[in-house]
Amino acid sequence: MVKRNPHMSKLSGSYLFPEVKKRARALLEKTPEAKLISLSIGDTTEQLPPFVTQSLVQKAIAMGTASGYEGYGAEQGLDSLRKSISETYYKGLVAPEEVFISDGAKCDIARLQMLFGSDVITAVQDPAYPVYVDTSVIMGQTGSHTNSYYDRLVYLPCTAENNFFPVLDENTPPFDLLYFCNPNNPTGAVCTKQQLQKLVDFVKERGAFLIYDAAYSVYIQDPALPRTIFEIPGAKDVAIEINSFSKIIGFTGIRLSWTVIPKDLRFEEGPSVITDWNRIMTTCFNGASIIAQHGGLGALTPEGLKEIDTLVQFYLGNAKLLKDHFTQSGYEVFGGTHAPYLFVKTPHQSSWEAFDHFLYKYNIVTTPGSGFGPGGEGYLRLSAFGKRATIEEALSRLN
Ligand code: PL4
Repeated sequence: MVKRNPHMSKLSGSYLFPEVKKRARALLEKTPEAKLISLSIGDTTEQLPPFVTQSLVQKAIAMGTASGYEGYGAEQGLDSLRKSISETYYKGLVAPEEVFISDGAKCDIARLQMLFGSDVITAVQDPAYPVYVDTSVIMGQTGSHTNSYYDRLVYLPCTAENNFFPVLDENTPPFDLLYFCNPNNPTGAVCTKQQLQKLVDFVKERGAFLIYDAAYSVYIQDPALPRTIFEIPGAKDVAIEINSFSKIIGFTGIRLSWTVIPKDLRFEEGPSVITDWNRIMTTCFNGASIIAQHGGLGALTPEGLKEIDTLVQFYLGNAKLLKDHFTQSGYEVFGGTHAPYLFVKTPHQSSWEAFDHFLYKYNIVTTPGSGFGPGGEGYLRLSAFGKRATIEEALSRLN
């Protein structure tokens, strides 16, 4: 008989989002006529804009011609897209060779586990996007939230009291890798330049690496707030940045993302991280869809950038409607200004109680904050991705 990976049994019963769906389905079984509204999973709802659609279509049509057909592409992605990301998104802060194109930020988070193996100690913000924790647990890292000496998974509380930015000082437990999401999922918090400088300096001081998830960076509206960790001096010595076209241009179904590995990032023994990442990508990945990559190229042209901004403003408009409503109704609400998520305090209920309240009373599906870690207990996460009419319908039910 084949033995199960022993770490699988340490995962919580089911991944957060399928659990949310299961509970929503349970309501529908009881009351099939209920018209559920989802403010839960962060999935884009607006159609692809015309210029980007055209970029996808043109390549799809070309693939049906003798001259335009292409088979496997480079595992690292099209040179043209790597260059475009380097120039358009990073304004030259990173070189094209440091950009690795991929099929999703989530997939790269999992591949990073392969890169670092199971001997590292991992730190996460609490609360955090569950993929950082669950992939670490699958690798064998576990922790107790109380951060005991033996833990290999440590939780850095990010609460309203510390503005959702962890306290980084001599009492912070040891770690090798720190996963950090900015703008943050689930809290919607966004970091200042000073906070990010503190983060980079602290990780450097600890001889650790920062895995910086910037999947929502285009939602940052204030030019004084950094959109990439590489705006921070010293970041190239410690940081890996993950980003994705999913929330930039509605590619959640198309699948396209990238990860930046600075050339100078080195392991303790000396070898460069980029060499190992290249080995992992060439071994475990066969390149992102050529058609999707052409869509990405279109998104980074001046026309595409305008389309990105229109989409971002639309979802931020939803966020504002939600934020205004909940604030006026007396809730304490965080996020929703530079991020497509709102973190709503549910003072007299646990997260799951509040989830049930919104589900059964208003037929609105939310995400319980506690699903992102104990630090999220007592909150609900609301996603601002949705059709405007859906958001308005949700608000009218709540009135
Ligand atoms: C539902 C911080 C959403 N089944 O689309 P990707 O793979 O390029 O990006 C995934 C991703 C990466 N990093 C962060 C994210 O928040 C997400 C997407 N998160 C959410 O509601 O929290 C979608 C979740 C999906 C999942 O589990 O990722």
